[in-house]
Amino acid sequence: MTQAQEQVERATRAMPLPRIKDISVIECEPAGSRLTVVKITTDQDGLYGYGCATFTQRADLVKPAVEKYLKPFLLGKTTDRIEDIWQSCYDSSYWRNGPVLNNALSGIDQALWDIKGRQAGMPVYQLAGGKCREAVDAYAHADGAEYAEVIDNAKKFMAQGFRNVRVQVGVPGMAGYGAQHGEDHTLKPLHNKPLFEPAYAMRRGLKLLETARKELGEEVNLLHDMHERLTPNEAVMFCKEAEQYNMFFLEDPLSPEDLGYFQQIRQNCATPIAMGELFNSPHEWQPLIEGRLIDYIRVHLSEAGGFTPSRKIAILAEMYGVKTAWHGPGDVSPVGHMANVTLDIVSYNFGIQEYTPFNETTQEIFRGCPVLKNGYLWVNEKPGWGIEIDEQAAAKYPFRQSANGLNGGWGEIRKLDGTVIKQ
Ligand code: GCO
Ligand code: MG
Repeated sequence: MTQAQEQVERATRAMPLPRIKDISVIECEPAGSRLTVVKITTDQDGLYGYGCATFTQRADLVKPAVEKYLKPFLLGKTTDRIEDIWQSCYDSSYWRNGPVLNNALSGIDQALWDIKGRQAGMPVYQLAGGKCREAVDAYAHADGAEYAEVIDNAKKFMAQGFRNVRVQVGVPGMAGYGAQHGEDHTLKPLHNKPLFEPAYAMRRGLKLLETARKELGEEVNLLHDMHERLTPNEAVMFCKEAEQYNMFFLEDPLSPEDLGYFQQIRQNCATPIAMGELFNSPHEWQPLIEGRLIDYIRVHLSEAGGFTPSRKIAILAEMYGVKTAWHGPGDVSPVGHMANVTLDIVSYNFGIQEYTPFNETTQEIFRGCPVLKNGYLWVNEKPGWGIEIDEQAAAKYPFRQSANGLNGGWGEIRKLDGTVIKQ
């Protein structure tokens, strides 16, 4: 053994392994979404970590999943074996891959990465191999009830330096993903719930893409979220029609229940397709990636079980020429956003990052959020995720009573005849 090797050996032996002393759950609602973050405290002074476990529609269920099941399983274990802990937690419920359990597991997983980074004195991106780009190209959301409003908003984002803009328009009288649109008394639904008719939305959506391409020019990258609301055949038609507008991607044309239709989209057009924010099982992303049926994998990191499994998805996708576009809406905590940006910056096959601004309250609670400059997101250079949480500030913004009385859950949306439709 050389002298240098001996030194490393001695240093490693001397370094006591941190053990998990406590696991707690921080909940807050600083900006309209119920955010859940897991904190792992170790037996070493000042060594702890945070992980995003946000599942806003069933937020109250994640905390007990962590406290009643993962905490007793993990107390006293060393923090250094992230893969081993991930696999053993995953397996310990026997039935797995649900959103509550995967989010709970993500909270643990990301907190362990944070701890490892803090131990090493390095940001997590260094532990994952280091940067392969300087910053992360992001897209902003331009919404509006009418076309002109969407275009105005898109222009504002472009003026701020965004090269990529997602456009969503409302449908008169209907509930819409991205943009609501008042009343239309000619519609006469057979119920008094929020209304949605796929065919109307399809016509509005295509008109919007045509208008956006005409008004915003050839250079800007246009994106659009279909939010799994059309019928499979309408989705095929939509993607085919949209080909002429040269989209950056169309997102979620189909629901996870209709994955079998992706083949038809592929056979009919070359419109780039992004999919995956609702996925929580390898059975969902694996065939789409291996079949080269999508262009962007769009998993919500915590829904898939955290940083560890998502990194594997990125690597699998790279082998098949599929790029990443991790889900980055308001119902991801800043810790989760930092995990997104970390994966973006280390993955060769990074595609694009969805951007959501952090309001002042969010930044008061979460110190060290990713920073946006000129349409690019920048990773934090501090150890771990580089984020500190002010728990006292978080306590000032507890989960609020939601207007629909559903505790964060979504209500129903129905067609004219009263049939329930996907959100
Ligand atoms: C997106 C998404 C979200 C989801 C939301 C659900 O692409 O950003 O579709 O806005 O609707 O995360 O809670
Ligand atoms: Mg979406």
